[in-house]
Amino acid sequence: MGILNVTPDSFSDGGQFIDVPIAMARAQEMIRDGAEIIDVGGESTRPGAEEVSVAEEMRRVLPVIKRLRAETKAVISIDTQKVEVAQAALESGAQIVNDIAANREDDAMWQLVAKMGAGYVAMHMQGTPQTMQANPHYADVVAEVNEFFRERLTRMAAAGVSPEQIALDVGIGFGKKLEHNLQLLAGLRQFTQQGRPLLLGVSRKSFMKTLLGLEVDDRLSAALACTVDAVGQGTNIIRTHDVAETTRAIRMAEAIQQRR
Ligand code: YH5
Repeated sequence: MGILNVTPDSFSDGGQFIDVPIAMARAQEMIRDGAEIIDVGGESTRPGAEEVSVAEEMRRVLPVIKRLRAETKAVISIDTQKVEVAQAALESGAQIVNDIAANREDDAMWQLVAKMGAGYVAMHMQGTPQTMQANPHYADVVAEVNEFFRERLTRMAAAGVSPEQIALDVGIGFGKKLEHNLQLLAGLRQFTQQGRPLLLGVSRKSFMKTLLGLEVDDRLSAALACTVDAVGQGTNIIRTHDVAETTRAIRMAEAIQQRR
């Protein structure tokens, strides 16, 4: 899964211009490099990031989704927390909702996923993007995230979403300290017990700075180490900014794995 952030180009007039051709070129490059899914996001989910309106998020992502649908064979996922944006994206050609707010209380997003027959990534997060890193706490992070997955699969089934539509994601960095991230990475195999595909996002994340002192541009090798280990534990989808390198790492790890 290649990450396609669609946010205004700060070098153009007033910082409001969405450069669709540049986004398309980036997507095409990731597809050439081996991406099978393009994850289109118009909202920053980093801790403390400012909120984006429904209209603004749609203005950013919909033109790109429509062109991706028309011009490529890639599966398109929409990275959004907003039901209205997810609906418009699915109607414009996206097939998967990547929902970092799968810890939501209301079931409107799942009703939509059920109605549209879409895929859905259920990501674990403790708290909200604004508050999640204040003081994350778990007695047993692996057990608690696994319980969250069980509970969400049940609640989503009640909303009409079949398990076959759902992939699970432990949500590295979302309400987790370094130790929690490492325990989740060490315990990935346990989440495969749910019988659903596992997705992992470690690309460029700051736990690699906490552990190894790496600045954002120097984190690729550490992310690839996580990727190879995660694939060895049965992880199915890797969300990454660095598709070429990640594809090679996965293909090599799989070639070895197949001979065990
Ligand atoms: C994820 O894990 N993550 S957005 C801070 C960084 C670097 C990267 C420089 N959306 C996930 O990628 N969706 C995001 O520091 C996601 N799983 C799923 N399913 C955060 C991100 C990032 C944040």
